[in-house]
Parts: sequence; C-alpha cells; structure tokens
Amino acid sequence: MSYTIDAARNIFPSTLTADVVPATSARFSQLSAEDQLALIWFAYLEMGKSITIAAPGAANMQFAESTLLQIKQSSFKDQSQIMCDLANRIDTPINRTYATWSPNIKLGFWYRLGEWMEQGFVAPIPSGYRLSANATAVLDTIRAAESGQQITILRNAVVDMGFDPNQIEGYQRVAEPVVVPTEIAEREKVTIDGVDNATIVQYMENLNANDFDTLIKLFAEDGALQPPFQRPIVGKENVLRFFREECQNLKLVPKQGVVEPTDEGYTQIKVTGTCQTPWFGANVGMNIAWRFLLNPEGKIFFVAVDLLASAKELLNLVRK
Ligand code: ECH
Ligand code: GLY
Ligand code: GLY
Repeated sequence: MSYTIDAARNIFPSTLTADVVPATSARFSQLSAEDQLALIWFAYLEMGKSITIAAPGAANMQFAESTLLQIKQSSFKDQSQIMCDLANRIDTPINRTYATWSPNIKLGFWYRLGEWMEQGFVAPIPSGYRLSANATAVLDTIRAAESGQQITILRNAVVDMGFDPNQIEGYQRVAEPVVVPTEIAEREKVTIDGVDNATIVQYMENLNANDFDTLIKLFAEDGALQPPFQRPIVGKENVLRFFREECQNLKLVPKQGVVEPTDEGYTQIKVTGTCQTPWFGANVGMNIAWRFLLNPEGKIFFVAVDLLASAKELLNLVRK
C-alpha cells in the first residue's frame, strides 16, 4: 500500500487556512451582477489607497486587446451590459473568449477596464449606487481581511466570471508566453530553518527562477499540486501546464519548516513563509504553508499550497 492523493491531502491536518476566502467568494457569487461590479469597484478603490498594483505587462495584454477595443467602441449602455454579462456568466461571444484566458489575462483585462472607467471611456458604476445590505456585508468582510486574503478574493471573482469553460467543446486555452528562466548565476539561494532537504530547496529556487522544466523533474509521474482552495492538479503534464500558465514571476519566501519520516518510506515536510505575486510585489506578502509528501525516491508525490488564516499560523509546524 502506498499513499493516495486523498490521503496525502490530510497531512499536517492542524494547518489553519483562511476560510474567510472561500466563504466570502461564495457569498459574493450570490449577489446580483450590478452589486458584484459595484462592490469590486469600491473594494478596489479602497485597497488602492494602501497597496499599489503593477500595470499588466504587454505579454498579458496582447490577447485581450481586440476585445478591449470592441468594448471601448461600444455605447455606455452596451458596456454596462457586457460587464453584467461577464458577472452573470451567460453564453455570449465575449464571455466565451474570456473563458479561454489565463487568470493573468483576465486580470489585465479588468485592470484596463478600470483605468478606462476612471478616465471616462467606459461606463462608470452609477454615481450614488447603493449596495444591497448583503453586498455591504460582503464588502465589510473583505475590508476586515488581511491584504493577501483580499487580493485572493478579488482574483477569484475575476477568474470565475465569463462563460463556463467546461461547457465549451474543444476550446483552446490562451496564456501569455513563458519567460526565459533566470540565469543560474543570478538566482537567489533559499534557506529554510529546519529544512535542508534538497528537493524542497530546489522546488523554491526553480519556481522563483521560472525554471519550470527543471522544477517539474522534482515531481513523481503521478504527483499532484493543490493550489489554495482548489482541487489537486494531478500528473506531471498537468502540473507543468499550470506552472507555465499561472506561476510566472512569483516570489516564494519560505522561512521555516519541519521534516518527518512517515509510513512506507515517505517523508512529510511542512514549510511556512510568504509569497508575492507580480501584481503587488513586496506590497503584499501572503502567508503561506507548503505541505509536501515525498515518495521513497524523494520525488514530490503531493504538495498543497495553503493561504493561512493569519501570520500566527506561520509558527504552527506541528504534525497533528
Ligand atoms: C473593476 C470594477 C469592475 C469589476 C472588476 C474590476 C477590476 C478588478 C481588478 C482586480 C485585480 C486583482 C488582482 C489580484 C491578484 C491576485 C493574485 C494572487 C496571487 C496568489 C498567488 C499564490 C501563489 C501560490 C503558489 C505557490 C506555489 O508554490 C505553487 C504555485 C502556486 C475595479 C474595474 C473586476 C483589476 C490583480 C492572490 C498564492 C506558492 C499555487 C501558484
Ligand atoms: N503586472 C503583473 C503581471 O503582468 O503579471
Ligand atoms: N496564481 C498565480 C498568480 O496569479 O499570480
């Protein structure tokens, strides 16, 4: 008997994740499209006072350019309709295009629409728009969350818009091109208190260097990666595609961890630290745990990445 992915998901069960994120995303999805758009607008404006968002790179924008132009050339009434349609996730040509985009292209698209709303090229949220009581409550919950949790809720909202890709037959995924990995000489060395396991250190260093082809060699053939609040992505090929599409230019800052031998020659390792996204850089350090299960050959059979409930959880390295 060896581990199953389902069993692996339960290693280090005392890890406390930020449940406020899925709970708030679920409440958000119940709101009307008008409330959703207005709520994000208000949240985005407020957050913008304390954290700066980086402009999307040209690589992210090129795929959205023609859709953006089409929207810019529409009437205010049509623009409002297009944005509501996105939130309502109905079947429209724009929603089908949107569904094919990687998260970063979707975020870049909304970044540009937000700029155009400010500049008067795209229909604004009606001045004096009053959020419903439910929407106000959701906004209050977001206000009270840590910045890493706030940006995760915003990202979820953007990723979930548009038509459901599972309902589009044989669609082509669209993602920005993969950048060249950082030169070996320029790579930052990672040190983790309590963990000198070479696979774990190389995982961090290769991900930070965008060296996904080397990174994927650390995984077992049937290995899996579970991003925060998602189902595991199973199998080397799928994990590599995820790295290429969604993991460029992240900065992982692991700080401490524990290594423990477990059943049948497997090793479980928990590491905590922070992670930065290229959108916010050092402005937002998300508190993260990595829960690894290495197989007897030392390959990654499973790794869960968790967004932690609070900074206090960084110190929770116990097994039970
Ligand atoms: C406006 C109003 C109308 C509606 C909308 C608007 C625009 C909103 C905009 C929002 C922009 C939001 C952004 C959010 C970015 C969030 C990024 C996050 C990244 C998290 C990454 C993590 C990585 C973890 C991982 C690690 C691994 O080891 C393996 C890989 C991986 C206002 C117009 C919508 C513009 C830019 C949360 C945690 C550590 C699992 C990836
Ligand atoms: N500015 C962040 C990105 O384009 O990914
Ligand atoms: N999930 C990686 C990112 O959007 O930055």
